Amino acid sequence: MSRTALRVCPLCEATCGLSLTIEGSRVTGARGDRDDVFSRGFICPKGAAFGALDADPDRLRRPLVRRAGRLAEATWDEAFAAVRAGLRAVSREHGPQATAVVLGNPMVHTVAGGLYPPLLIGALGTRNVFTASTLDQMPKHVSSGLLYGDANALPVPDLDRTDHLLIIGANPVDSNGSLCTAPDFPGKLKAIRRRGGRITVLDPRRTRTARMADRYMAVRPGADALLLFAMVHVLFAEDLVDLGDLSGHVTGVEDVRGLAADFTPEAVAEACDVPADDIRTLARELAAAERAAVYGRLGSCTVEFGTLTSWLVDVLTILTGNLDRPGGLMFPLAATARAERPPEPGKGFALGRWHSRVSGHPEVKSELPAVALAEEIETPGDGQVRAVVVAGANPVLSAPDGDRLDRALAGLDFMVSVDPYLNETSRHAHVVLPPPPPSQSPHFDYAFNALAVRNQVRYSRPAVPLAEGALSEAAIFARLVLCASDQEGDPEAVDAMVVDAALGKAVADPLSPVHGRVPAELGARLTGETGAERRLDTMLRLGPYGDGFGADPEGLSLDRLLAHPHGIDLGPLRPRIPALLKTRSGTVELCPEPIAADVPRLRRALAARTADQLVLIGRRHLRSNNSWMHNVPVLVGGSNRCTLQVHPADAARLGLTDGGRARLKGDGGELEVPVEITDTVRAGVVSLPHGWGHDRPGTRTAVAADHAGVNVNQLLDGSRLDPLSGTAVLNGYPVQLAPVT
Ligand SMILES: Nc1nc2c(c(=O)[nH]1)N[C@H]1C(S)=C(S)[C@@H](COP(=O)(O)OP(=O)(O)OC[C@H]3O[C@@H](n4cnc5c(=O)[nH]c(N)nc54)[C@H](O)[C@@H]3O)O[C@H]1N2
Ligand SMILES: Nc1nc2c(c(=O)[nH]1)N[C@H]1C(S)=C(S)[C@@H](COP(=O)(O)OP(=O)(O)OC[C@H]3O[C@@H](n4cnc5c(=O)[nH]c(N)nc54)[C@H](O)[C@@H]3O)O[C@H]1N2
Ligand code: SF4
Ligand SMILES: [Mo]
Repeated sequence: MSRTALRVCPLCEATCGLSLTIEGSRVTGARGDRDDVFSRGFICPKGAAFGALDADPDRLRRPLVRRAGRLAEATWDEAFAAVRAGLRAVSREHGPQATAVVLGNPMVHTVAGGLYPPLLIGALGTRNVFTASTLDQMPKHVSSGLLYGDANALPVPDLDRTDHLLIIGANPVDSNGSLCTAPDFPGKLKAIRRRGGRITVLDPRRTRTARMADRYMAVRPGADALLLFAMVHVLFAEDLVDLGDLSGHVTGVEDVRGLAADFTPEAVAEACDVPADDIRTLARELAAAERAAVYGRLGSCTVEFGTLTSWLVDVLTILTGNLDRPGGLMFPLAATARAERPPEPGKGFALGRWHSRVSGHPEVKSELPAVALAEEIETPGDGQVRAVVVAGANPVLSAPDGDRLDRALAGLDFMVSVDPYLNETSRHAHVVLPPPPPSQSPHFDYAFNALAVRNQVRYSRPAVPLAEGALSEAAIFARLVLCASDQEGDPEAVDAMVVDAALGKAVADPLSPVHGRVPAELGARLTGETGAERRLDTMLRLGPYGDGFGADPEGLSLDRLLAHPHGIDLGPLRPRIPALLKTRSGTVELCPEPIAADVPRLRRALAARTADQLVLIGRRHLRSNNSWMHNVPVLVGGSNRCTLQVHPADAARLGLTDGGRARLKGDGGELEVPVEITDTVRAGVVSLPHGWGHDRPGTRTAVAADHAGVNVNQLLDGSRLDPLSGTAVLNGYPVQLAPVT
């Protein structure tokens, strides 16, 4: 007997609704849910492989504890006792800063990741927090923090209503979109063209996205800040600046004019390898479009000038009157966000409130750069990191200089990993705590609803009951929080404490619909079955669409959401400025001081440029996802391979042959790689995907080991970063290439 269950896909940012076929406790099929209010039946090959991924025989089903040097299965009680003892020993002897927290990409995809990391970090009392954000989108947070006063206010392209989309360093046809949650991104691109809109792509690689565009320009990696600055220059020079409805809410426009003055199209054309006239055309088209959105993603962030580039994306949008209006860039309003309040000046956004111990990197959003983790572990002295809590991260493959990190992790006094796999990173742990597979986990998009191109809300309870002996990821985290604070007690008390605090705050807030009510009375109305569900219910009810605990009987609550298994549509994105602004001035501060102070670095780079330097970029494949989906046979092989793409002209110049081998060298090391000659990468650029290199001993991922590939991040030494955001340079990295003889 089979049955079906609905479940939002946790595997990428598109958040498609899936309809799972389940036999017994096994997922035997996955289709797109045609009735899903947001994804309308879209699915990709990763979602279709949900069952295979879920049932991967290499998934850990019991905790592992290291005894006499070897990891062996243990009970949960034994595992948490070991965690408690390990963390306690380090903190007693060396203080709270001696424990670091490392959070990876899946933490923004799981319920537990959305709820517990701040509690864990708080319980540990550490400032040594490292996440995938500084290998990814941190420049965008810095830009938003400075422009809008809220680092989490990230505007997204209003894909369903735009007529002009300028894409910079994103390949949503393969990635399915990022910082822009949109199931069926390819379909939405087609729809733009079908309704007469235009798409322009700037990318050193002619990606599948580029092939869908009206205009494609093979910009030189790392040169976008120059190109976008020149576009800003043209807008001012040709009197094309028009803030539209935003004019009254923006300050600093004339300062930006000043900054852009010397970035003429002629001055930057050679560095970008884009003719000056084409840069003018890009600016004019953007200004002329009825409704235009500029969208920058990984290739605009993980570069030397990531924050400048991210800021320029919004500056161009603002100067052409396209921020916060339909068809432009807009701010989603998630169901669990804080309810909107009348506009008022905020506290602004501060960078560098503290610094990393060894290299003095400034803190950003209470994080330190991922590239600094290894040195914080290796360098002796007060505050040296001796214990690490890793959750959903595989930095040995995803962060620069994996070999160094590999050695550093091996020398820790204590390490615990919350991870379903024994892989390149978790193999160093003293305790591995495996969360259950996705079918046994609930799903709610705390992160991605705030980045979605349409306001909507969906919740899935576990499709399959927890297997015997398994612990939900929420329960794992709640127990970790207790261990970290060295407290005994009921893990559910962790959630109850959060709910009580939220209710207490709400009843004291004159602007809240529950102002003046009694917290215990509100708490008694919560209906969730678990602590995590009661927290969700609390947020939904107090949120912008909430029922205010009865104040608005039509409003949202967990019960109401459960009654709508295909989700609830909350409508198209709506303008949110000025209420959203949290800058001190209460305006969009277009020319923040830290940004202006970074512009001379860009000028110096332009002057010092060496055009013939070969540079490395990454790439993503539709059937892959960072480092952890190479263990599913249907997802590896075919075109999903770890090859070095080289342009025919470079191959000829260097004497490389298709299918031959080459030696690729960077600051951090060298690799021998298989060569794939293709004119889809531009000359002077080579492309190697990340997340490979599954050939280390002590892992338990048999399929991945058979498709090992090489770790591109071994070419990086971690010294190159965007200084404002601490984000690693992963694209536009200088390398040398030679044939293997
Ligand atoms: N050269 C280069 N390097 C890159 C990039 C690049 O483009 N080029 N991209 C960067 C980017 S954007 C990112 S986000 C990072 C990603 O890098 P990481 O954040 O390290 O993410 P993954 O490599 O996906 O590793 C995820 C880990 O989470 C585990 N996991 C899977 N599901 C779950 C779950 O439900 N719960 C828990 N607790 N764990 C789970 C997996 O087994 C795996 O160990 O890589 C970065 N590194
Ligand atoms: N299939 C699949 N989907 C994924 C992932 C995955 O690994 N596989 N990872 C997920 C994650 S963690 C993320 S963050 C997102 C990323 O989502 P995207 O940003 O859409 O993904 P990328 O393929 O890294 O796209 C970056 C593009 O920037 C280009 N580029 C590189 N350097 C430059 C440059 O200097 N200038 C310009 N203009 N372009 C440049 C690259 O050629 C590439 O096409 O994808 C998510 N979705
Ligand atoms: S596009 Fe992303 S969310 Fe949708 S099915 Fe594929 S992996 Fe899942
Ligand atoms: Mo990412």
